[in-house]
Amino acid sequence: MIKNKLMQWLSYTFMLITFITSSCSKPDIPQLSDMSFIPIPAEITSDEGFFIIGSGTSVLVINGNDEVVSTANFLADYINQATGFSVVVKPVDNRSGKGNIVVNIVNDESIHREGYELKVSSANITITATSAEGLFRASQTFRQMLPCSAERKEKATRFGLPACTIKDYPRFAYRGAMLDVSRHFFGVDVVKQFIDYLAEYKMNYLHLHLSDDQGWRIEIKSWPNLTAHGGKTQVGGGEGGFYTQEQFSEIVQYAKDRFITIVPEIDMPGHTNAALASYPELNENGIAPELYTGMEVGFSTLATRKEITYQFVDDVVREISRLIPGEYFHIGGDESHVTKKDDYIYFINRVQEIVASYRKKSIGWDEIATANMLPGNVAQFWASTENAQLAVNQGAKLILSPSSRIYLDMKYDSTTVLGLNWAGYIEVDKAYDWNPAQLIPGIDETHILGVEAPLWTETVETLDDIQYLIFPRILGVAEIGWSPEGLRNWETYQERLAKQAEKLKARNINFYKSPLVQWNCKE
Ligand code: IFG
Repeated sequence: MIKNKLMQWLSYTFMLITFITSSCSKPDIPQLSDMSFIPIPAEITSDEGFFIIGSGTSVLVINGNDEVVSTANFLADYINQATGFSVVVKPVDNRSGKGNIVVNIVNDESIHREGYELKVSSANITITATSAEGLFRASQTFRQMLPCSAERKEKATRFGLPACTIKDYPRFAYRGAMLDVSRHFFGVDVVKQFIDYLAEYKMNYLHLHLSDDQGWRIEIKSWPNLTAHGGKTQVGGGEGGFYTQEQFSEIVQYAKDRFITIVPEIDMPGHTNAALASYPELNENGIAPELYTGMEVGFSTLATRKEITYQFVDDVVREISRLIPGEYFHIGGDESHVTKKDDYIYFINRVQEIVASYRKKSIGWDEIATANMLPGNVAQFWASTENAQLAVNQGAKLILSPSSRIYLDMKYDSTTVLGLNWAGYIEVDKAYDWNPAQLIPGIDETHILGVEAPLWTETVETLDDIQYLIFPRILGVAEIGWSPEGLRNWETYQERLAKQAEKLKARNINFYKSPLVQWNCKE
């Protein structure tokens, strides 16, 4: 009898000790379902167990070249910011992965160049990709698994991640945003911050609108007055600004390190008052207009039949093309309301040849489809479905930037102070709830290179203004560009978006708290 009692007491005590030791040493493991992934990965499966990231965790890179090793540092940085650990990256030549994060670069045709597999098990975390780019995209998903404290850079002690397998790859090749630095100029640091925002949501193109009526924003050594005079001001008459070629190269490199390609735009033949004000010879009548600080459009044009114009374009395209590794040069082409149709077509045809001579492909706003688009050139749909059709009929691909859906300078609703409303009000659901492959009759997935959300800055002056207009709508654009259409619907998306609030708040991002989203940040 006594023996039974003793055995019962011993087994009870053992269970109690086991429970106490396991629960206090086991940090609370977040549930996969508590996490919010945007853009939503193609496949997520939950597995048994969890992995603890501790101070001894390392990021091991197998078969990685220098680019892979340096990209793996983003992963280590995200962990170190979250924990205060000093996780390091170690290139290794075997799979000694227990207790570590193992990055494996493989030569596997079945994995998309930007694709990856992220697997969390009790033994380790493995990231399998075919390139540094895939590793970088995986790192953004990993970052969204980290606790909110990570964004507040609070030093957690140790934390666990639930076991899971994520297999992921992008839907569209071109997932971009545009920042208009002409109407209001933004310095290098703001542009880098904008790049960070895009990188976090797996976007891979940043289109910089570098010239317009109100300002010329990039140094052209052979035409110095473009910035000396044409860069002097901006909408509202404030001090403008410009990037030296060295500063522009710094932006290009910063983007490249995050696998984002810069697409420079020199808008022409319209939207050229800043250039025309800088050089009388570029004007039809040889007289330079005043600098312009208003918000009208469509009143300017280069002299499309003067040879000096094409010398100008050649010099500009040559100098900028040498600064960009990307294959695209944006030639603008929009709202040339005072350029005769035949002159416009003649100009666009010649400019495409100039761009091609510097081994770049042209992107242009959809009006360029009224000219003869060179093979491989791209029309950016913003307003005219007829032009979109013209482009596709010429065999061109489209970038979709429907102004009624993802022009991020549009007000959210009639109470929004910032922004314009000519394309209508765009609440968070309207910006998200559309399918590129069904937007324009006759235009399907095969015609679409991708999507791009422009932020025009007539009314946008500060980083705070930028944040208010792009967050949260840009997360939806990122998901439209990356995730399988079949996984997308407004109801489940807004639940995931709601969970992002804590992290946006933790990063002091001034985001629009749409009444359409059940935000779950404690006010
Ligand atoms: N349309 C103009 C932009 C800008 C925009 C503001 C395009 C292609 C209106 N052109 O959009 O320069 O003024 O919403």
